[in-house]
Formats: sequence, structure tokens, C-alpha cells
Amino acid sequence: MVHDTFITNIPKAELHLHIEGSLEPELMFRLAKRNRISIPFQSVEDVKKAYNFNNLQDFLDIYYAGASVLQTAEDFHDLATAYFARAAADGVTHTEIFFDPQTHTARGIPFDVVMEGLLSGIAEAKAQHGISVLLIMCFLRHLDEDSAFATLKSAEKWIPHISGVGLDSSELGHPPSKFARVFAAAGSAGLMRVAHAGEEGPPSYVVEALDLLNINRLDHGNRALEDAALTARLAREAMTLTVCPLSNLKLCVVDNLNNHPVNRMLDAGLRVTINSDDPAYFGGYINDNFRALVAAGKVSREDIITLARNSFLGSFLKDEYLATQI
Ligand code: ES4
Ligand code: ZN
Repeated sequence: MVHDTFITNIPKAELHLHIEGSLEPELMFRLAKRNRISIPFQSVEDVKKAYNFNNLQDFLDIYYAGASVLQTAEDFHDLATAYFARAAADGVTHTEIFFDPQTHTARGIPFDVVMEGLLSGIAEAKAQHGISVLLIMCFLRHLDEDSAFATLKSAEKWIPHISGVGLDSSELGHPPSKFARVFAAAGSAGLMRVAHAGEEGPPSYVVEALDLLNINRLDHGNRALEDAALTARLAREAMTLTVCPLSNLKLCVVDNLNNHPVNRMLDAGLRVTINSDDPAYFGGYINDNFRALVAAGKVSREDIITLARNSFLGSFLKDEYLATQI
């Protein structure tokens, strides 16, 4: 049995974390009150009861509703610092967080407000916890290419503070090919590229993400295992997969953690990492994900070492700094 302190104390990077998905119900209520926003819940218990999802879309509807309490730079600061404190307590020394600008700009919150809040939160977390943080700006794939281009334009002056672009939201019906041009533009601006693919979507979406978006990292990727040639390619190319076990369970990507593919992924030689995705909604932070895999008999102590090492190898940290972490 793997000891809890081993999971906690082993340094790790978190590479798949939507900052809006770290909004705990308690903070949601506090911000709703502070900003005089009404939310469709009476209490924290009421919120938690609503967190029963049959699929990704069920979750996204609630997730976007929850994000409506985020109004000011201070709100984004408070959201981010709460996550960094929690992550640091889990032994996370480096994290690369997603944010969804369109979720906020569509509500009239300026892009700059989001950036100012997140960056001040990052500065505070560096000082308080010594944690390093990179930002990945995600395009919402249910929106059109023009909206993604407008978002990239808004990001122009912030590009020195943004490491990469990602692709999230409703996967089915919104293949990566829809965003080939905006990803090419982001690449030309010097940004790294990641995309959610193969969470609910077919293996062909993973192939598109590789070939048309030129991704440096694959978010989820579970369904790639349905295609042996694709699996072999991901292993050969040492593509990092950011796997999120509790998310997969809550969104019914797997029916039971006993059936989670993490061990098959490791056996196939894939560079797997473990992440929490939207921890406030899926029942746990990164160490809860590790613990759940251990409880399900899915990973050994050796596997945890591999997974933690993979998290740094798959990060966008520059080489000089990376050498101090592994
Ligand atoms: C997400 Cl789990 C997941 N999948 C796709 N988009 C997302 N946005 C936030 N969480
Ligand atoms: Zn995600």
C-alpha cells in the first residue's frame, strides 16, 4: 500500500487545471454576496447536490453558471490564490493553469480584468508558497473561429505572460479542425499548444489535434486507446497526456475507477500525468486523484514516481529550471 505522505511529499506538477473549475461553493457564495449576484442555489449543500453529471455538457452548464460570480480582478485573484494554496499543500511545486477568457468577456468582464487578477494571484503564490505557475488560455470550442481569433487579439499585449493556448468545452461536434487557423496564429506568436481531445470525442479528434493543431500536449486522450496505431504514435512521439481520473468518473467517461485506463496507458508506454481538471466540481484535488487510483489498485509506488516525473517532463518549464525539479 502506498503511504499518504508519499503521495503528498513527492514533488509534482499539475498540468490540467481549469482555474474556474477550482471555484469552491463557499467562495462562490462569498463572491455572489460581495458582487450582489444571484445564483440558483440556497446553500453550499444545495450546490453540492447539483454536482451530479451524466456527461460533459451537464457539467459545463453548471460550471459556466458558477463562473458568473467572478466580476472583478480581486475575484480572480482570490480564486487563483485559493487554488495555489491548496495545490502547494498537496506538494505541487509547479502548475500550468487553464483559464477561459470567453466565459468572462461574453458577460462583459474585460480580458484585462481577468489577466490582472490572475497575475496578481500568481505573484502572491510565488512569494507565499514558492510555487511556479504558467498560464494557458483556452478557446471555447462551442463558439466559432472568429470569437477565438478575437480572444487571441485581446491577448496580444499579455502574450509575455501567457505560455500557451488550449481548447476546451463541448467536444462532440466541435472537432479540432475548426480551430486549425487560430492555433497556427497562436503558434506563430510563440505560444505552446494543447487541446482537450478524446475525452468524449473519437480517436480521429486526437489525430486532428496532433496533425492540424500541432499540439505539444494532449488533454485527456482516453479514447486514443481505441486506436492501436494512434496509441503507438503517441508513445513514439513521447506525447504527454494530462489524465484526470476523478473527472473521468464524475463525467461518466469511465463507469468505475476500477475500469480507468491509466494502467493500460502506462503499459502502452504513454507519458501519462495525473491531474484534477475541475477539483471543486469533481470531488478532489490532485492528491485525491492519486489516492483514488491507489485505492482502486490502479497504480503502484513506482507508477507514482513515473507519473510525478512525467508531470515535469511534460511541463512547459524551461530546461534550466526543470533540472532543479527532477
Ligand atoms: C472541462 Cl473536463 C472539461 N472538458 C472540457 N472542457 C472543460 N472546461 C472545464 N472543464
Ligand atoms: Zn479539462
